[in-house]
Amino acid sequence: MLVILWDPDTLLHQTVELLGSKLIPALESPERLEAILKALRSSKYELRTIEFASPQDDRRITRLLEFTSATHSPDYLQHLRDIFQTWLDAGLIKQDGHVLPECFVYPTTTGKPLRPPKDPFARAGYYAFDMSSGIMSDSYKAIVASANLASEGTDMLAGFANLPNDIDTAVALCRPPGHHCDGQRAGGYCYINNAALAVSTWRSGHPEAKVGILDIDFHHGNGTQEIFYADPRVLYVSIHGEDEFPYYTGAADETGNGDAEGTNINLPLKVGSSIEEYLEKLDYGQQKLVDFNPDFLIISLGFDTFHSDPLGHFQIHTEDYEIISRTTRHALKGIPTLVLLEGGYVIDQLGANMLSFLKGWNS
Ligand code: Q9C
Ligand code: ZN
Repeated sequence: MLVILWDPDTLLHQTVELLGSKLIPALESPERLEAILKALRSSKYELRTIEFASPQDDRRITRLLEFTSATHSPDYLQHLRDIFQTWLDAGLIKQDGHVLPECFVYPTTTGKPLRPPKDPFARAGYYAFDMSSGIMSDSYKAIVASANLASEGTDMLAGFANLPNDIDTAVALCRPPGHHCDGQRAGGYCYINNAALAVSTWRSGHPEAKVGILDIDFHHGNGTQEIFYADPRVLYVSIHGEDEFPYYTGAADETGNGDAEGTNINLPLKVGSSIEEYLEKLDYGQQKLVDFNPDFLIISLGFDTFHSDPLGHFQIHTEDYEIISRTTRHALKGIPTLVLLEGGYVIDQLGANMLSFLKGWNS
């Protein structure tokens, strides 16, 4: 059985980005989630509303932050919580403004450790790698609510939550997404790595577990790769646009470090690739995941592989998501699976694309 989770607080985050040298409303918008919700509400699927903020359960919050801290640095998490207020207090923005960096960390030959700068503008750049990760008044609330969905979904699958245990798939409608965040900085619309949080949540009850991550967002999940690059118990498999954002990662020769050698599999595909070319890579990736035999599977699901996506460039259509989903399910049947929403920016097709994916999962 499949359960779908969302939290109304995730709609609160609505920021700006620099794209093509223009400052515009971020393409990663609340309307994306609204479109998916609209389609799901008139479907047969069970949609469960989670409200992280309202029942003030301190233990729940402490637990979430503890699991997040396993892969995210405490100063970065404090930054996410505080930077909007810092800018506000310094008079840099008004209540309706956005924190956006203008200077980034760069390599030096000094050998000195990097330290967070005092200047509030500089701090924004120290904790980000691009200008598509703005922070507005309610961003932190939404970021935490989004992350919590990954954790709640994992709890249900792991049997930590009191729920019917015939649920073997949870779909977390996360926004903001997570796979570009490496635990030290934001970027690519991502602030907390939701997949990494799901891994620590699962491990709280199963410390030795093996986790498979299949990343089918159009973009390489540099953050997820980075976090698990030296972890032999996590197999990361990503199919993504070659030489596309985030540009500095995603090559096939990035295969893992030390005893985790072989547990990072990048399958870059040329821009303009067809569904046939895509399914070849997918089949290869699925086989590697089957061989790894994970106890828990995470799918980072982006719909920016869609043919008309403004940020993605594959030839994938609505009906193809059904095939992608069905083949994955069949290959990895029986493994509890958490599906995390990542990107996808053709708002009026997101609902149909999600329904197509869910149809394939159940067939
Ligand atoms: N010239 C996700 O899909 N800007 N993030 C790209 C290309 C950032 C995408 C600019 C795209 C981030 C989760
Ligand atoms: Zn993407």
